[in-house]
Formats: sequence, C-alpha cells, structure tokens
Amino acid sequence: MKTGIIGLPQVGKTSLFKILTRARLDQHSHSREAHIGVARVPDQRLDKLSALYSPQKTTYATVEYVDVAAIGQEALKESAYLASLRQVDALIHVLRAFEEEAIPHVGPIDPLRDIKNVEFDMMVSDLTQIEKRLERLEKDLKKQRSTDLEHEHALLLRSKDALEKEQPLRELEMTPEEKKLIRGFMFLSQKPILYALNIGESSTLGADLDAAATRFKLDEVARRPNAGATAICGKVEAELAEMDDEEAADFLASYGLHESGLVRLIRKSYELLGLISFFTAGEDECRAWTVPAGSKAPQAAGAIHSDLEHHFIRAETIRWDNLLAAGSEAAARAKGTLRLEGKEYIVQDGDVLHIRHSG
Ligand SMILES: Nc1nc2c(ncn2[C@@H]2O[C@H](COP(=O)(O)OP(=O)(O)OP(=O)(O)O)[C@@H](O)[C@H]2O)c(=O)[nH]1
Ligand SMILES: [Mg+2]
Repeated sequence: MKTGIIGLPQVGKTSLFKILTRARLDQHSHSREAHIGVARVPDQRLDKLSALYSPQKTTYATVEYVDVAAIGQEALKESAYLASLRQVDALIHVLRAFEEEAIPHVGPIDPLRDIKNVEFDMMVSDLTQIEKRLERLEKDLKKQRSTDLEHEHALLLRSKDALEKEQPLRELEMTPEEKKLIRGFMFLSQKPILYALNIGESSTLGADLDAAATRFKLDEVARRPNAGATAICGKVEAELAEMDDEEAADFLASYGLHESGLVRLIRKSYELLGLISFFTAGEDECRAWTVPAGSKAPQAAGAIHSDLEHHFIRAETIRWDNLLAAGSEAAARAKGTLRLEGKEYIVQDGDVLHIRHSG
C-alpha cells in the first residue's frame, strides 16, 4: 500500500516526505522520478504493551510514501509522471497555507482554490482515459456483444457522467464487483485523499492546527466520501525531526501540543487506506500488524505467516486496553476478558491476538 504525496510546486511536499521517512534526498534532483520511503506508524497502544512485556523487540506498522513531482496540467500529460501517480493507493494533497514572501505561489494563499484546481486536472486526466476506452469499447460492442463489455461500458458512462459534473470518482458509489471491473484504469480522482494544510509557525500552534481546516474552509470537502483533512507545520516538524524524544516533548509542550501534527497525519493516512492494526504481544516481540478493515481472523493470521492462516484453529483475543488492565494474559483469562474467536471473527483495530494453529 502506497500513499502518494501530491501538490502544486513548492508547497512543501519533499520537506514533508523527508520528515515522514527521514530520507536524505539529493537537494538538486528535480527529476520526474518518484522517491519512495517508509514511515513508522506511531502507536501509543503498542508502546504500552511493550512497557508491560519488556520485549527484546518492538515493531511498529509502516506506511509507504511516494514523493511525486509537482502536479499540474503539463505534468499530467507526461506518461512517466502519470504512471507513477496512478500506482499509489491513496493521496496526500499538501496545500500551501503558510505565508512566506520568498517562496512564490500561484496568487494569494487559498487552499480551497488549489484543491479545486488540482482536482479538476485529475478529473480531466481520468476523463481523457475514459473517452479513449469508450471509443474502443463501442467499436468492439458493435462487432460482438458480451455482458462483461456491456457492464464496463455502463460503468464507464456513469463515471464519465460524474466527471462531467465535476464529481471525482471517489465519491461514486460502486459495488465491489464494479470496483474490480475498473481497477485496472487506476483513476486518479478515485483515490482516497487526505488534504494536508501546511500552516505557518506561531506561538499558538496547537490551537492553530486544530482550527486550520475550518479557517481555510475545508470542512465541507473533508466530509466528502473517501476524503479527510489535517494540518501540519512543516517548519516545526523539520525542527522536531532533529530532536531526541525528551527535547521533542518539551518543544511540543511549549507550543501547546501533546502530539505532533505529523503523528496525526500518519495515522490519518493509514485510516484513509482502510487499514487497521492488531497486535501480537510476548517477551520476544511486541508487534503491530496491518490488515484491511473488515478482515477475518484467519486473514489476520495470514498477515503474520501464511502457515498460520492455513492451519488456523482459533484466536485468543483481547482488546489491548483490557489486557493492560488485567496485567497479563493469565489474569485476563481468569477474569474472562480473554476470548476464543473462530474463523468468522472480524478482527477489530486494537485487538491483541494469539493464534492457535495445527501447523
Ligand atoms: N516557511 C515555510 N517554508 C516551508 C515550509 N515547508 C516548506 N518550506 C519551504 O518551501 C520551499 C519548497 O519546499 P519543498 O519541500 O521542496 O517543496 P516541494 O513541494 O517539494 O517543491 P517542488 O517539488 O519543487 O514542487 C523550501 O524552500 C522549503 O524550505 C513551511 O512549513 N514553512
Ligand atoms: Mg519536491
């Protein structure tokens, strides 16, 4: 699962990517080639489990980010650019919301205008692709009727209709079969999107971050299907990235923050991908595992090891906070908060699982 970092020129995409992934990039590289990096998903639940077990190793979930070059009508006509953008599963749209004379921007600071413009360009790109495909399909359908082709044709017409009304495809309701039918097109406007306001530094940053979406009028777009909004301050995050944990905590407190905007952004982009975490806890390792929301217990077991999925019998299951409250698995079993779940159990975010298997 990859999340692409997109946005207009010079809005802070690469800065955000570097802080997210702690990657060192060549400052002068301006190639269209995308940079890929991995970020750890911070998780206080896992930290607390680790404090209980003192394992040799603590392993966090991860998300992959891709820093794609600035988006625009011209870039979207380049096949290499389009290809790297289409490949991602979700988008973070970085929006210029900081004031800085020295760094040019297209007109005054107006994130909602930027959202609309970038959205429009992505929809035009999808529409072009749909029109090309429809032309072919209609030729083929004249030669030979087939239900598959007819379904595709109907769905593409519906998509075209939406796009012509300036409705991105992520807002269109589709059955899982329909989604599968058009998955191959990797439409840009179909990808879930997180709007990330890059706001300026201030002494009241905590309150400013919380108020940013409303201040910049993003509440409405953030409520739409498969969309969300968050705010960060790239400048402060860059400074935080250089500090050790204690220093960072003091620094955050001085801004009235208890967690960095970056932590929130990572968590939101993880949710946007439709992912949840479950844990395994023991003295060797405490670990967060990633599965799509709605996964059943054997599928979760399979995330750990495919053998565990094939030989799955049951999962000893307890919510992370109930385990902490009990103090140990044995105590939880005695209290009755540790349950045995079978093959149909839908794993919940924050479950601690112990897989029983016959392998
Ligand atoms: N004041 C301020 N400057 C920032 C912030 N974030 C980034 N910048 C500056 O903005 C300039 C562009 O930052 P980049 O991260 O390279 O932006 P980009 O979106 O990757 O730019 P392109 O890839 O060229 O489109 C740099 O000079 C950064 O130092 C911020 O939060 N506040
Ligand atoms: Mg860049």
